[in-house]
Amino acid sequence: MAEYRSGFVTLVGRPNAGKSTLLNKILGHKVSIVSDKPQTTRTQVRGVLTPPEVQLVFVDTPGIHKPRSALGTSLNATAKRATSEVDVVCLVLDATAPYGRGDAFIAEQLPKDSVVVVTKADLASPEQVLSQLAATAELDVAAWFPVSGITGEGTDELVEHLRARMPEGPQLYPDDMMTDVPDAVWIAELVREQLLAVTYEELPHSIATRVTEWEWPRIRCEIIVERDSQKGIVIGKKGENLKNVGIAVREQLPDGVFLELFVKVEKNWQHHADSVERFGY
Ligand SMILES: Nc1nc2c(ncn2[C@@H]2O[C@H](COP(=O)(O)OP(=O)(O)O)[C@@H](O)[C@H]2O)c(=O)[nH]1
Ligand SMILES: [Mg+2]
Repeated sequence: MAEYRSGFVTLVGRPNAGKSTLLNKILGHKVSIVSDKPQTTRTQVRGVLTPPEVQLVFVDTPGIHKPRSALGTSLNATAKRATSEVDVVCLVLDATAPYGRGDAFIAEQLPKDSVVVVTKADLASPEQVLSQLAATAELDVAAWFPVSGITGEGTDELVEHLRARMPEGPQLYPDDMMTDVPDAVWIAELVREQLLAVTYEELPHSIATRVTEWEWPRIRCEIIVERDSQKGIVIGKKGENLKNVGIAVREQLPDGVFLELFVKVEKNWQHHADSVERFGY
């Protein structure tokens, strides 16, 4: 009988490249929140794929970028930590955004035998995909894959390659476990995802969410913003925004969950390392 194999695959890339979308598609299950705002993913999210005889543990990271706050510095550290001691690193590139200095900065730090994944192939022209492949042709990597995290094209080939590269090792998570994100953190993330969808400009970075009470099926989630004016925006006219956020989150939870949302101001929290740590980022 073949030996069981297992290992870690880390997804790195610029913010907004499509890492979380790709991970959700590969798993066939949403484990990481997605938005069109950069720096949505704040913690390391592990997603587990367990086909027969092998287990792949994917690590989704915050995008690597130039930090402007304590929050930014912490996100970079999280992303960099995730590339050490893994079996394969995937550099995720957005096919619709030209290869730039941000990508080169990350590419320089890639371990040997990494994989280049050019995503959003469904949006891009073949020329755009080719130009990303050409831009990375000089890198000392093992393979290149054009994929889409929306349609799933190319993802089977990618997963097949990653499977084959997993070393012998034990099963690390139970068969039915798809993520290591605790339920309370996941609900806070779903709330933050909905808020990101309805807020603009500087507000996305100013929002933190955390579950403060859990008495199933009653859950209380706090939304922390940095200024009084932001509190008003989050709540919306006659509480409209907050109500819609609650509805959209409850749709993704089991029936009967009672979700209470509260908004609180903590001045400039993203610039204070202790608050960033307290919120778990
Ligand atoms: N059309 C298309 N959009 C994508 C694809 N992957 C990601 N996106 C969009 O790009 C944005 C950023 O995606 P996200 O996964 O959050 O990027 P991350 O910051 O790298 O995790 C979101 O609006 C996604 O819906 C893709 O393959 N095709
Ligand atoms: Mg992400």
